[in-house]
Amino acid sequence: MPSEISSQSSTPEARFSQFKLVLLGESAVGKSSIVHRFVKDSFTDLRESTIGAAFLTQTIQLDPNTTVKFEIWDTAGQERYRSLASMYYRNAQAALVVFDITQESSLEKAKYWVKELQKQANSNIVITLVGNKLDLSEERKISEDEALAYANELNIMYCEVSAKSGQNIKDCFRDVALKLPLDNKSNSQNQRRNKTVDLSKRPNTNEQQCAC
Ligand SMILES: Nc1nc2c(ncn2[C@@H]2O[C@H](COP(=O)(O)OP(=O)(O)O)[C@@H](O)[C@H]2O)c(=O)[nH]1
Ligand SMILES: [Mg+2]
Repeated sequence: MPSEISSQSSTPEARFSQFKLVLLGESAVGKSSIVHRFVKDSFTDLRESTIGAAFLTQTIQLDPNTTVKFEIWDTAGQERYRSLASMYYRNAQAALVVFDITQESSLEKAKYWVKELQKQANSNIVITLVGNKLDLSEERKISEDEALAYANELNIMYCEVSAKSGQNIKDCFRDVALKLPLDNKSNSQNQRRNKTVDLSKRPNTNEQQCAC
């Protein structure tokens, strides 16, 4: 975005980093709703199932000199797309593994994805377990203590959010950004170079569906 570029040139110390982030988890846990809340600050009860994966971007300002752009791949949770997920997490620097705090089975599925990421993804990938639907806390089946104990055991981060109310969504992405290697100059420079290439390849929208 031009605003990012101008802020870079006007402030010599400004830092701009770009990271690929993938969302994984069982179908209907709210992956797409989390992304839409983060990117568009909106929520719908009638969200259609994701086909293959969707791509969106969002930029956050960590402080006046530090900008982080997330390139977000929102994957489909259905079994038939499971084998495609590696295409999206292979080069990701961050992953949100989402479960629904009202559905016990969804934490089991999340554990499967965490193990898969720890075996197959980049060794330095920042993994965050995300318990969604915090607005339904009266129907809660998985306690915060249980999820947190699991996350601590595997040395990954844990956030509880509600895509519906927006509670904790921005803070969760911010916590991820703070764990990423923002000081790595070569990463920032490479990402800027890549950005030129990416822009010429992608249509000029901030959302795509990909069933490939
Ligand atoms: N109550 C509540 N419902 C949610 C929340 N997030 C998603 N949903 C609903 O859960 C369903 C599945 O959401 P979706 O984002 O499509 O899940 P995905 O398959 O994981 O991408 C939809 O009906 C959403 O409206 C939330 O935070 N609270
Ligand atoms: Mg979806």
